[in-house]
Amino acid sequence: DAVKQLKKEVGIAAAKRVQSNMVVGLGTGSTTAFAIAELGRRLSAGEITNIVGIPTSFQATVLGKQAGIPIRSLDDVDRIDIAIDGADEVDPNKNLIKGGGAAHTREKVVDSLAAQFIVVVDQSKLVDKLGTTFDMPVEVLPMAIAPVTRAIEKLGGQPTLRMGVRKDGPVITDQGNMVIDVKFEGGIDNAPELEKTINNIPGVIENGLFIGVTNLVLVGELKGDTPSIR
Ligand code: DER
Repeated sequence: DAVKQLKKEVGIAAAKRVQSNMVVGLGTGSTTAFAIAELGRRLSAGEITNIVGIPTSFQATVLGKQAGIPIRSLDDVDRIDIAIDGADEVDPNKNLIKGGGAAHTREKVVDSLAAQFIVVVDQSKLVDKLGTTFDMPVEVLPMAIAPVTRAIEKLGGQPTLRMGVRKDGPVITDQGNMVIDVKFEGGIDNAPELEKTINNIPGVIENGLFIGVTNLVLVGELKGDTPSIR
């Protein structure tokens, strides 16, 4: 379908920016999956050599291995040259909401370490204001769900515990925690401020606001045949 084609285009476009000998942050989600597969194709075609991948989730690890990308940890490398990752919303300042895949905790570590963080999205992710089309995910220690929920309500948020689809009960993250999705009526007014406030609530592990970390956004758009760059 058309959206899948857009995701594939931007994934491939991002993978083309990876050069030999690079340390690559491997993001999570369906768009980044195309970038990982393209890296595998480029490796097996000999277009690039000697890259390693730093995964942001079990999904990224599995897809990276399937693509033949050597997987390493942050203990093994002294840098990340390029991180490629998706997003659920991108605003005009290239600030993001991520966490649709409940992977934002490790993603924020890897993406913010990267010398160049490339976001790959289809046009549906572009928003004027964060929080208008997607609730902000927050990873929370299970023992603190109740007090964190109350604290978020005091901030004017409407929190919902994220439940599994093919798993009964709450989603459990790769770290063994739970996720609260927070709606803010009318969107988020001061995302940089909110990002700090939420992470300061005891029991919160990480929130899905990515402020000031994006270097490049590749957008798959229906017009034309190459992704536009923002
Ligand atoms: O969980 C995440 O942060 C993912 O990157 C997500 O936000 C984007 O996933 P998608 O490319 O499947 O829409």
